[in-house]
Amino acid sequence: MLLAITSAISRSLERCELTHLEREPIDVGRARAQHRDYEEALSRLGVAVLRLPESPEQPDAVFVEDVAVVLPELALLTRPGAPSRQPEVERMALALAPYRPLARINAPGTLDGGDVLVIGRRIFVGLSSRTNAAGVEQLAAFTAPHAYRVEAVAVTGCLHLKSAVTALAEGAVLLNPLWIDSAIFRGWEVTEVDPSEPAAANALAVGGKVLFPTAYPGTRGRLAARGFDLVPIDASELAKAEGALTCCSVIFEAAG
Ligand code: CIR
Repeated sequence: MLLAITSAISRSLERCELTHLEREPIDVGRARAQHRDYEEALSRLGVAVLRLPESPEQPDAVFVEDVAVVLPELALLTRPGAPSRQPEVERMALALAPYRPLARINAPGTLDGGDVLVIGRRIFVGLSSRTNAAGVEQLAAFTAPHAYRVEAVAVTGCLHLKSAVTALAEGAVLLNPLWIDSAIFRGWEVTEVDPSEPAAANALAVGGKVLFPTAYPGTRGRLAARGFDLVPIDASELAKAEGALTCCSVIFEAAG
C-alpha cells in the first residue's frame, strides 16, 4: 500500500520562508481547499493519506517533503537549511517511526528533502541555499550500505533541485534547462518546460499518473503530447509560499 504523509496547512502560512519570490497575500482558506483537492487526487489513485495535524507556529509545516527522505530501507530525517523549519522534523520522526528505521542528518549538515531526487538506486542531491556538502556526505554515508549512488548536482536560480527537475516515469524526467544542467540526464527521455513557465518542472508521478499544476498549460501540452496521463491540480495559493506539488507529501510503500 502506498502511503502519503501530508500536513494540515498552518494558519501562520503567510509568515513562510521565501527565497526567490516576493511576499504577497495568501488566502489560507483557499490554500486549504486546494490542498484537500490534492489529497483527494492522491486518494483516488489508491494512495492512503495520513494527514498530520496543524502546527500553528510552523508556517511551512505543510511542505513535509523537506523534512524526510523515505527509502525502502530507512527513513532519513533531514536538518532543513532554514533554521525556522528545523523544529518541523520532530513530528515527522514520530509519524515515520512505525514504518522505517530512522536516521538523521546532524549539524553542520543541512539538507532539504526538496533537494533529493531518488530514481532507482541513484540519488541526485541539489547543492542549493538549503543543502550543503556536509548534508550530502551524510546522506551518502547512510545510503551507501544499501547500494545507492549519491550524486551532488548544482542548482541555480531556484529553491530546490526538485524545482528544476522531477521524475515522470522510469527513465523520464521533466526539467528546466536554465536551472539544472540537462546533460546530467543525457540518454533519458527529457521533457523541457515551456520557456515561458520556468517553475513548471515540479510534477508528482504516482500510480502511473502525473499530478501537474493547472498554472502551466504550455508545459502540460508538452507532457500530454508525449502520452503522460495527467491529473490537473490547482496549487496556486501554496505556489505563493514557494511550494509545489512534490513538497506537500512524503509518499512511500507501507506494509499492510
Ligand atoms: C520554504 O521556503 O522552505 C517554503 N516556503 C517552501 C518549501 C517548498 N518545498 C519544496 O519545494 N520541497
